[in-house]
Amino acid sequence: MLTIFPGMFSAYLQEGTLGRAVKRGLVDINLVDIRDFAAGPHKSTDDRPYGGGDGMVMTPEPIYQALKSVDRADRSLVVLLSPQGETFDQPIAWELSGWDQLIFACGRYEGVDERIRLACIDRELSIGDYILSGGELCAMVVMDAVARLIPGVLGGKRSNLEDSFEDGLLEYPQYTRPRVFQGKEVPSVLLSGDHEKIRLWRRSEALKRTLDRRPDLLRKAKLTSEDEELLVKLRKNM
Ligand code: 4HQ
Repeated sequence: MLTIFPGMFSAYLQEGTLGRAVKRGLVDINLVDIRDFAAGPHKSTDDRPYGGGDGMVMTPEPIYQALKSVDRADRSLVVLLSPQGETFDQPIAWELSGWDQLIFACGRYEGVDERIRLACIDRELSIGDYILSGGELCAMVVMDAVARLIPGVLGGKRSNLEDSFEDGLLEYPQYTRPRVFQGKEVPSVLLSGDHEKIRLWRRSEALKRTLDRRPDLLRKAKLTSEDEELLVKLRKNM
């Protein structure tokens, strides 16, 4: 992580799934403070934009030197987070998980000098159409999604193939105890013990949710002939 705020990553990397993965040595995350590579008494990492206008631009030399300081693996990719990048999604997460080393450049201010983008960046990614205050949170989003795909990170209990989006569909509704909460009962099929019936119900609910909320996802989804039959029934009920 190339950043002027390495502290932003520390807390996240100590907790939960990613914290455990780091402790077990399944992922190795190296925080590089761009400011350590800034020159002058003020250690400045930004400057005024040529041509004028509001805001500041991340100055190229400190990022360039920070990147040069990284011990590069043979198969290593430099990723820049910016709203101008291609939109990050689960298939991109799988692609990134195939690299031995990902180097995330986190921009602040109005963004990085264009020559850094041209000379150093292999892939520019956006996490969505909104503006955050810096690339750090965006890099953490990508880092988390990719780390979950590394064998062993999820501990084998849950496979990521069961996750939402791995087959391109939204997830079915989940229930746990109590059986009645605020007057609402758990669907009786889930208490039936009939595993085939439960599997079909869940698949149908996943398809229904996707049809209702994200019909755009159905075009790219991996659907079986059983799914197609369930969809025909669901569309009749709409
Ligand atoms: N920023 N997806 C501005 C983002 C962003 C996004 C990162 C804010 C870069 C300079 N990055 N900095 N959305 O909003 O990736």
